[in-house]
Amino acid sequence: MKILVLGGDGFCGWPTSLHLSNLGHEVVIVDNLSRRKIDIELECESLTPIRPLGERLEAWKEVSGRDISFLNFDVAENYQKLLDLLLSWKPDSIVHFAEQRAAPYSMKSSYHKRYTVNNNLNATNNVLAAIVESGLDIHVAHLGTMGVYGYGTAGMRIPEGYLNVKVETDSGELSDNEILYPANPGSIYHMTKTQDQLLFFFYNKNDKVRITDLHQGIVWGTQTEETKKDERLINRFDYDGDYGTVLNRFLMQAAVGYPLTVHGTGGQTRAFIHIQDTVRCIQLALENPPEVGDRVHIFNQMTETHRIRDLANLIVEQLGAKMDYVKNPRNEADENDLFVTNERFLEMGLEPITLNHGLMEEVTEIARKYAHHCDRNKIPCFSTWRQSGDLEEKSETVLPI
Ligand code: NAD
Ligand code: USQ
Repeated sequence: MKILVLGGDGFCGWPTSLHLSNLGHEVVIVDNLSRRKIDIELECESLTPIRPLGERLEAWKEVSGRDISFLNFDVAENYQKLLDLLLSWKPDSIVHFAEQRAAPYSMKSSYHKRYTVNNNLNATNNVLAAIVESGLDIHVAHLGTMGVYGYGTAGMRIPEGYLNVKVETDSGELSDNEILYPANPGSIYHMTKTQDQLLFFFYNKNDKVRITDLHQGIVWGTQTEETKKDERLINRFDYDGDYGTVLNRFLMQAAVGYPLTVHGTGGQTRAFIHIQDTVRCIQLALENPPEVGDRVHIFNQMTETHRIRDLANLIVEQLGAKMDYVKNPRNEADENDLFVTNERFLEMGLEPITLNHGLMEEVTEIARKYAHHCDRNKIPCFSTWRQSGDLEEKSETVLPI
């Protein structure tokens, strides 16, 4: 398959590009390196020493004998370059990672809100419009988020994208309908992913574009089979208060002896997936595309759920860390439950990697090895959800249905 990976220099995109290349697919990466520029803005770098993309690609060639090409442009701004690339290279599939993905970063200021909305929505719309204009039948696999559903439960498992509802007709009868699960975003970033869903719905309905939207949980871990092959291939490891995600942050905090930063009561429950399963799920999604005329395929890309304070307690027990309950910078219910269906990937053959001591130890080892790169001042989360920072009135995370 010819696969275009948009955002292929990032945390999920880099190991996915290597995994797909290793399977023998032809891979081209497009990335505007905006994530590396944001490192400069935030004055904080990946804990692991990620190499410039050119060096990464040379190392991959040396290790595997395979070529991956790279084009540096902005998918949200350079529509013509994207269209020309589709017309000249004619990919079979596009994997779309090219969005600003941190909720705290998206809430830092009006600049960050506007940047996140402009970047994410224009990138997605450009990809879809270019596919239609090219006239090519290209399958798009997009990385969405579990956060489009909100983090509550209406007493049932969250389905994979679509919800069966009964609607009372004017004559008083109940008619069965299927709708997109009601969107309930918790940040500007998550809001862009709910809007991506509507773009997919429209282009699929109007132009029959074949789309798979992967509603992914929090990715943890750092290395995959391919990135382990050479230190120059190492994946990024975000630990700072804006980009670091909770489980990797806790493991890294345990490694450097920083008390685990549990927000609020730690009663928030989230879905998780290991980075090795992320790359495997994307492979499965590309190998099982929708047929022309199918509606958007939506898969929940997660393997387990955990309450934040349970994760923290586990790390305290197993790795001997200390724990601190800090003021919650976010506007999120103190306690929530989360029950999620992930049947579709299991049916396709995913054998989930779940949280275990060995893998947690592996991440902690990496964090220990590169602990000298850690700037402890960058660990706390400074981005607050409301300008005043006063989050006494919490919004509910129960479903708006
Ligand atoms: P990342 O920031 O590490 O990678 C995104 C990459 O896209 C970066 O290399 C960046 O430079 C590039 N990019 C951004 N905007 C671009 C543009 N306009 N043009 C070209 N390149 C652009 O993020 P990630 O963690 O790899 O996440 C990838 C995708 O997966 C995101 O869409 C995110 O929403 C989704 N996702 C991530 C997680 C997670 O825990 N990391 C969980 C669920 C979903
Ligand atoms: N949290 C802590 N302590 C910390 C960091 C986070 O208690 O030090 C809490 C947060 O308050 C939140 C939860 O842990 O309640 C998760 O936070 P996170 O930063 O790990 O994850 P989130 O902001 O939800 O975003 C991440 C990715 C995003 C992806 C999303 C999937 O950055 O790209 O879409 O996970 S999901 O969470 O399922 O929506």
